[in-house]
Amino acid sequence: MRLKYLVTIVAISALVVAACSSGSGAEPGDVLFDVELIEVKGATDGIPAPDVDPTTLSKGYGYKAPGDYDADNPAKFQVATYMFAPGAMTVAEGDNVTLRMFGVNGDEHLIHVEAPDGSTVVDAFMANRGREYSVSFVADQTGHYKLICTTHGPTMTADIFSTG
Ligand SMILES: [Cu+2]
Repeated sequence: MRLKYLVTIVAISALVVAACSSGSGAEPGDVLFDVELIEVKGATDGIPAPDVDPTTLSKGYGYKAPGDYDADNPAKFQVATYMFAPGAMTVAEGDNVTLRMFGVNGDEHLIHVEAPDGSTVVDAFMANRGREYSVSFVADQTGHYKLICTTHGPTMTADIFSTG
């Protein structure tokens, strides 16, 4: 079937719920984001396999080489990557930020949140497939917070921009 040869997106879902408005000048408040832990896969026999095994380039990449992926089609290979969805969020300085995460793909993700100054605002915890996790922190700095999965970094990182 032709569809077998097209890139397959296994799971992309992003639902962002903001419990109150964010942005420059807004009063600090409670902000809730739903963040999914997902893996995106693509397989093809329409082009030659890559010269370099993608898993040597990043822990966030997956690869099943020709012959390993489909015994009936020795030219077909599959690549994959892990990510958070959404990958970018915006909050206002002072917001009480809650990230409600759901493990869709990947059995284990070791996750933490870093503040713009590099300090840890959410300690590392293990997130497993099929479970929901809620973590909260106060965005008391402006700048770039990072939601990081060290299991699948650097691709599985989400950016949380805190504006003054
Ligand atoms: Cu991960």
